[in-house]
Amino acid sequence: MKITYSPEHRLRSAATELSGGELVSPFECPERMDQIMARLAEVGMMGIQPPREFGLDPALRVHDADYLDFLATAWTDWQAAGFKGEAIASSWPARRMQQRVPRDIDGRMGYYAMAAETSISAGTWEAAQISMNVALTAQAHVADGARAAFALCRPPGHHAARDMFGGYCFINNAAVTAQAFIDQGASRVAILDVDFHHGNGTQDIFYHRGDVLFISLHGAPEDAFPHFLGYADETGTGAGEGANLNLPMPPGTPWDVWSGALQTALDRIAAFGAEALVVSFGADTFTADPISFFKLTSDDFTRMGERLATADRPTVIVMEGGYAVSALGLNTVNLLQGFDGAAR
Ligand code: OKP
Ligand code: ZN
Repeated sequence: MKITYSPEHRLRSAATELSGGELVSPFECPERMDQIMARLAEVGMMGIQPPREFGLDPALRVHDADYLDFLATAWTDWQAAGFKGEAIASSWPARRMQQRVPRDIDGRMGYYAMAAETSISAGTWEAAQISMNVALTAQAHVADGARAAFALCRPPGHHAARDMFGGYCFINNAAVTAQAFIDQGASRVAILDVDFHHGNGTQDIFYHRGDVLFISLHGAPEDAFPHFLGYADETGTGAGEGANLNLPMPPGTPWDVWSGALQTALDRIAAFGAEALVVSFGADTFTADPISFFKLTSDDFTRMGERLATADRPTVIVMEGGYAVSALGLNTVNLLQGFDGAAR
């Protein structure tokens, strides 16, 4: 398994997350990567590659230009407005309100945010671009013939929609990766999102398209963030009808139920005839995750990796969430070892 990573993820080092009415130290923190890197070293998975530079064109294939312009300038504009804290959205174009982009930075924060927990801080935009380059470098390895590659991305990406950030995400790394396969000539690509949370951003980007199959296993929206997307009856629209599959599950879901949904997903990927597979991997399905409610064990991640390999497609695994930090290295590397042990 090729692995790509940049220590420059540390440029994303927000001080605040809005959680339970308090500003807390963010769950999505740099120490997550330290745990994974330490475990990779411990098991001797070496030869980790730095990212290459791809510029902004790959991001523009799945995000709107005005959204990326906003991300590039938001922190500067927030500071220029004289605000003391990190940039946090606090008002939205909600029901029966105008969907127009305001001039004021406070207004633009609300326009482009899908949730308020995620602050924009110094270095966030730079880290988001590097995270995308990590994913695209992994994609290039697989495009060049590698069986699989792991993109150790931070910040994550799957909540980032065509024109929205939030849920700790800014650029949708998995969507950019899938689009890169398409732009290099693939006619069908599958994205399988096994992070605990619904990949609303990825679904949004490909909902109207038939060339990218999106499947997500996640905590049911009635009970879990992002709350407003991820229901089973969201099946795609237009040319994308039938190319979106949501498999929501309730609190307490263990491996024997979760793995049944995984098999449903793998069967659909095979029937779709995907030429490449992008996995949005979050380890927040772990039983001890502080913000999630599934019951997977550390050994289950090994089984998950084995099962993902049975899809038997060129595969890019993109890191998303996972907030039980002390177990994150074990769980993530278990997944990679499971995959490597079963891959042909
Ligand atoms: C990102 B990824 C907190 C509610 C907001 C945001 C979770 C973002 C998860 N009380 N939670 O999918 O792991
Ligand atoms: Zn998640």
